[in-house]
Amino acid sequence: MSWTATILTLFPEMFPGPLGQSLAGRALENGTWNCDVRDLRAFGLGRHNAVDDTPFGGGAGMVMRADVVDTALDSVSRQDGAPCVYLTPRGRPLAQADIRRYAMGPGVTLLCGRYEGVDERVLEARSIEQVSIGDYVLSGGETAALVLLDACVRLLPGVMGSAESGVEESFSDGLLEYPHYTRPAEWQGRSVPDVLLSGNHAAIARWRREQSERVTRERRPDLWAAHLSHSSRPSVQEG
Ligand code: 6GU
Repeated sequence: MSWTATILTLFPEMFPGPLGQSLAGRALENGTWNCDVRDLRAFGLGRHNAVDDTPFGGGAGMVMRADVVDTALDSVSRQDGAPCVYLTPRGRPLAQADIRRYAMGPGVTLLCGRYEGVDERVLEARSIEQVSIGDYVLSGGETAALVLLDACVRLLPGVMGSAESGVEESFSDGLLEYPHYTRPAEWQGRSVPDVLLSGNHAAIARWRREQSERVTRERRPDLWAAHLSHSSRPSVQEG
């Protein structure tokens, strides 16, 4: 059985969307993963298939009903160990460690919210993980779900060539990647760093490590601090 993304959404036509292309699209076609999209509207109540209602306590917007979401989740076959994830800007930040955990398992069930969000009780009752993809507000969870799936699918066995198999990539050791260069060696008066043309593989590895550390320190002091506290070896910078 292939890795399965089950997606609960009011906009089923948004899937697989861009994941039907390129690497993920090929993997979808060859059965490495499978995209099972469920229309939440199909579980709506009454003549109008209502999925939302006004918030208790007042205020703007609408809230997705717990009973509707619960029935929709009941329709999802119990894949053993497949976590259910609700995409929301109120969630904890999604990290590469989460992606690795999801990709390792049988798949994920993704609940995409619209309006002001989902009634908190169904999230509690079903111990649904709540994750955010960053500190900005999207119009719905669907684009966040596509981001999460892209990150998972590329880690599935056979999706990426062994060359890009992710040993050296950003976050594998808590650092951002070093800068990349290709031909021409000089472009608009800008040269490629000499060391990269030297053929000295030890020197190249040392330079790339220094660059990774510099870029991380400059751009992501949060990652740099975490890296320093988790790594026992001193950085190049510290000597
Ligand atoms: Cl997961 N959903 C929405 N609607 N907005 C977001 C988000 C998720 N992550 C960041 N902003």
